[in-house]
Amino acid sequence: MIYRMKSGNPIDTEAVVNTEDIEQITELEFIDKLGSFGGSYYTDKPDISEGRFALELSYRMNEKTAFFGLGESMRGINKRGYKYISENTDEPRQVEDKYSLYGAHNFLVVKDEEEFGLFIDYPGRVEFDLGFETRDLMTVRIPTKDVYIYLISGKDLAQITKQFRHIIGMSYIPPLWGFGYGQSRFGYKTADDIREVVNKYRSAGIPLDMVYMDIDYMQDYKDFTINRTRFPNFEDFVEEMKEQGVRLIPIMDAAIAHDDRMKIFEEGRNKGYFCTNESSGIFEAGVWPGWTAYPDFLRPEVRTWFGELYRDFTDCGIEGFWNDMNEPALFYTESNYKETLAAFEELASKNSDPTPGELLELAGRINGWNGHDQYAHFFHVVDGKKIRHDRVHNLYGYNMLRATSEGLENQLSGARPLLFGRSSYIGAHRYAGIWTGDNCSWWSHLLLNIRQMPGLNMCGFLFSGADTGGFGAEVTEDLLLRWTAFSIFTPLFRNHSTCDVRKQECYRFGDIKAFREIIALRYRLIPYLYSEFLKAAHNDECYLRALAFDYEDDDDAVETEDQLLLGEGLMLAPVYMQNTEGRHVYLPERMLMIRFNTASEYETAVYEAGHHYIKIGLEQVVIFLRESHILPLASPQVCTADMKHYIEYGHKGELEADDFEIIAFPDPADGPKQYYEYKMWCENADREPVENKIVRE
Ligand code: MIG
Repeated sequence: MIYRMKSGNPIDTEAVVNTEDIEQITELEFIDKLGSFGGSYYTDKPDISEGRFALELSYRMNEKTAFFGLGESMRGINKRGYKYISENTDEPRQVEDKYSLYGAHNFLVVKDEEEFGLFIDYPGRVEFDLGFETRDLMTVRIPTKDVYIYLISGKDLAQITKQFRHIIGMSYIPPLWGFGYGQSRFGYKTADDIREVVNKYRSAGIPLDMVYMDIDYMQDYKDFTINRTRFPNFEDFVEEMKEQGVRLIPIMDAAIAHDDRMKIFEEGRNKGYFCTNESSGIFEAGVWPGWTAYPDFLRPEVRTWFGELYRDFTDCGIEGFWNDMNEPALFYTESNYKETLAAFEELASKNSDPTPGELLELAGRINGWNGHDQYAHFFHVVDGKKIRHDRVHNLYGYNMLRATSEGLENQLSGARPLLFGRSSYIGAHRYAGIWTGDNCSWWSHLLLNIRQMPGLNMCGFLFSGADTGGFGAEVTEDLLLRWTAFSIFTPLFRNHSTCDVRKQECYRFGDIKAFREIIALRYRLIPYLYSEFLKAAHNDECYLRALAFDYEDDDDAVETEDQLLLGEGLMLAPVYMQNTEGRHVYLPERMLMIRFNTASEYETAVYEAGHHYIKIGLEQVVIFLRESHILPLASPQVCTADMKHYIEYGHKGELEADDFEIIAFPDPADGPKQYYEYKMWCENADREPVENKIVRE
């Protein structure tokens, strides 16, 4: 059951789109319902104007209470024991004590004897204190009384999550080629840089489907421009790459450069499409291209306008984008730097030398430039009313993605676009995927990547993944191998790094064969992974999820923080520590271990339920297949364009067991012949799922 309580006058975020199963309840009924789960609700908190919280929701935990959800956030799969703040942030350091990342995903399930789900539909700052201030107390703090709160009851984690997923609408589905492997780098400056990447991948025989273009392709980092010196004949270049089976995926930033000679800026200004400041002038901040203005994505007409701007690129054959800087990011504003300059001048005008303390304070001012304080100085128009940004902050990236998605839908004549962004709110999952932002080449961030996937899936962001190998810091070959061996299972599979660190393309390392085989395995798995993804999207289920979802009464499974279930049949147990030859794996039930030595050579062994140590070499991929399941493997390819047979026959529902190499569980040694069937889903040209029955007798 799903209950919705409306308090005050909430903003319609459009996170929830399917309302037929929702029961509207009053505040008193809500208090009652929450109470029946053991929770309490306080409405008498002082208002935000006094810097306090207006609404509080609390829950006294039991010994085994666990929390799942909250989408993109730090720390564990079980969120118990820390504090998480929904306040979208351009966060360059994803370390353990950060409360906020780029997304605001206010859905969580309280797993206890009586389980319930909670969704706070409010686009400003929300605090989830899950045992931070008091070890066994959950407190959700909302700074306003204008909010929708959803309470979801159900029999278990999976069922509660599925109900939630239904009300927020179906997740974005990428095109099949979006499951290919992509190479990216902040720093591919010319068409030749990109040609070199493609040539080296092709000559190393490492599969590749796309190269991402970071802000380097733009003229002076301005959106919707192309540097024509470094990228002459862009249209021909796009075509040339396509002939090699590679798609180019440009980045787009949220803010538009203040350039009086540019039509886009002129148009946005004349039509009043940019966010404003206190005195109704354009709010401007310094970002990559210099002074920039922020399109007011909360307005439909601005979204239509912005979405149309992508046409220059789609006309050249571009079919995918990644949207960045849409928290929105800002480096500084006029008032930031004026205050900072004044502080410098004041100090300089003093007769005595500055003390170290004074200098430190000055340095701190500059470091603090990327601050949230500026959000109180800019404004949107929502339903004709001027509204301060901080009250709708978390909707910005969501609506940029929506603008992009709607534009691309018009421009690509029915083909699915590849699209993902950085900042998001629940609702954005219908339009695009997200990547998890600026991680580092740290082993701990490989583990973080594993742990972030279940929460993201619960909140609808099925198409997600991290920068494989890490964005900041310098990668080592073993880390990149281990990370790649995990990322072949995440829908978004991209190697990306920043400009001033060691180059990170797979072909730069010693064991090219290992990279080739691991990525080739991804391509063998694409039909299966895409099928599992389609099922998850259409059935409102999770493609990747915590063991707790399927083995709820098994304490060891619930506690497992470094293994994931994928679709109906697979369990993943990636290696995420350096200098280890394997790892401990917990099997909640008997499973078939499959150890791929290469993409085509593998060995299997049956393991009983329980704790095991499994050896996993640096060049190997180990996965586990659940009982009564089969795993169909396609023939290896170097790009999805070569998967013609699968695409053509799959669309007609004519794929058969012969088209795949099939691994079945249990082991033949286990006795009488058994019949296994896998329903492989493909998508036809009308974007409808088509089922192919793959049978193994
Ligand atoms: O201020 O476009 O997260 O992936 O390479 C940094 C440059 C801006 C942040 C993104 C990252 C991208 C980088 N961007």
